[in-house]
Amino acid sequence: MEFGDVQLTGLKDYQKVDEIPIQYGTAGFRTKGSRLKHVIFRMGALAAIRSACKKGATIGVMITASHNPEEDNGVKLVDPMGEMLGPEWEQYATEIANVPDSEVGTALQKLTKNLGVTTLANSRVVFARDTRPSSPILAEALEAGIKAAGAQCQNFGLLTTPQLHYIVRCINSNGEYGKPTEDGYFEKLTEAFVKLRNIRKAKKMKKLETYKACLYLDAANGVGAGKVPILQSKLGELLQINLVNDGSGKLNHECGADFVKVQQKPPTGVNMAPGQRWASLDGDADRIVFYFIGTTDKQFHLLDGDKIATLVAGYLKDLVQATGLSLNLGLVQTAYANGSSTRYITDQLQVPVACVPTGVKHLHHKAQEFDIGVYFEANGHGTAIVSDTSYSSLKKASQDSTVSEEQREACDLLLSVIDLINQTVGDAISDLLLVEMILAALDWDVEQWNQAYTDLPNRQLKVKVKDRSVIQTTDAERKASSPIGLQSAIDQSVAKYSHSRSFVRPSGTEDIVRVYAEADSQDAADKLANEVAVLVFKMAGGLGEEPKLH
Ligand code: 16G
Ligand code: MG
Repeated sequence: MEFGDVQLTGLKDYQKVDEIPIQYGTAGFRTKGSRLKHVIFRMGALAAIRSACKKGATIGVMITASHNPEEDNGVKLVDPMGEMLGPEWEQYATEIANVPDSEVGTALQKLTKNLGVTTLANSRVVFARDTRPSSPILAEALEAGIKAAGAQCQNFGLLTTPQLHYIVRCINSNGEYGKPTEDGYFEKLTEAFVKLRNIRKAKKMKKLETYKACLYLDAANGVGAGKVPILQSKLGELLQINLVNDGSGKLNHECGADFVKVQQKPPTGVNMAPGQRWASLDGDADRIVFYFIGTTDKQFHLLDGDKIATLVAGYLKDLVQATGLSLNLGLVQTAYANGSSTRYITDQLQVPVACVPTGVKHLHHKAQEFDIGVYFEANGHGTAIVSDTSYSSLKKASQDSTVSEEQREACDLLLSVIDLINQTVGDAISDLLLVEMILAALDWDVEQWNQAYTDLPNRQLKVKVKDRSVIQTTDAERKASSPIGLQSAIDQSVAKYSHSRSFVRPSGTEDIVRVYAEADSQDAADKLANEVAVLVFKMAGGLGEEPKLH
């Protein structure tokens, strides 16, 4: 079988195991690990073509299924600046993944021809994987695919997803973004953290009274667990991390950021004392949520992506003001953002907020419209990005002797904060350091952070339907445009409860429709979610039993 001018050697080892179609969704391909060998082999070749289309820039490939169960796996491609694969290529990925085994060579050949690619010999692909049992075999398949295409490749072994994104950007910026290694990653982040934390000492400010440099961290038994000791070794006493779900248990099983966020409870089996600051990573460490047990009410409180976003945006707003530069700061959320957070950002912080559809690529894209764009999904995935021109003006002002000393210091501080942030994608380790740095700078404990605003009680439900594509949405997923009549029925239900809101959308990662509802009491949010779930069930071809209120 010919592909370009190379043989697709090894294809026989990477044949389809079934004919069920598979789609490159919001987070790449994701399904049972046992179904993915041929897909990943083909993605190796596709990544080589993508690299050729980007003039030989290095493309990344990450093998992970994030917060999914251990038997699942997945693959996603990383573009040269560390961003998600360009949306127009998702279609190519889907086509190549689904062609019959006998047509893979021709399909790839046709694609290279259509894209005007003449050689793949200068293509470069780097890849990494998470800790799933199926990951090593899939990494072999990937390497075989890259090599079959005649491209060069480098295997980075076990990395978190954001580490791979970072490395891809470092390589393609010729080291300007940092050293393209795991060491380089930790060096950049921790040097910035240490510098920012030591400013207090240098300025002889009063000692920290409320903030305690001690964090309890649930690593979801994922790839992040193995990275924490490296991080800890560089932080010394500035932050003591007590690790649970350190990789000795089952991946994502009753633990991790997704479990904690969706269940709104601590990971199973952990022993939380009131007032302790806890956080959970997801399986590939691109999400983080914080939580604690109240010292007075003894209740569980979750500090999700919205609370992180407001903490970060509030801190950055003050810092930007102190620089004296006119940089516009904005925050990007999705429909899942708690209504209280949006109100707090608009009314209290007075930072502009935008709402976009679910999926990192939408948030990232929108955030690029600001000089400094902070984006977070409520589930804990997020980061901040800084435009090149803003970065240059900060650099310039930090060395400009005509600028006041305070303003220069603020510029310098903001530059260090930018170094602490992984701008390529949401990064749980970078976000962890950012949150800890801000809490220390404000001398806040977790309860003070939580007091910024009170979340409206909310509920998420799933509804199984025959074909979830019958649900279509508009207005950043906040309104259903199909089936006809569903939105007005939802509106009628919403009108029955105060401070309420509800929307439905087809999941991009599971074969279900998701329902979200919030209201001024948990009881009302539960009832509203159930009513809307029943509407979806009845109007969109529900399967199995009609949803019931529990
Ligand atoms: C993926 C997305 C995440 C989104 C989630 C929604 C990326 C890298 N990840 O995990 O941002 O929140 O899907 O899942 O884009 P859903 O469509 O099943 O609700
Ligand atoms: Mg993840």
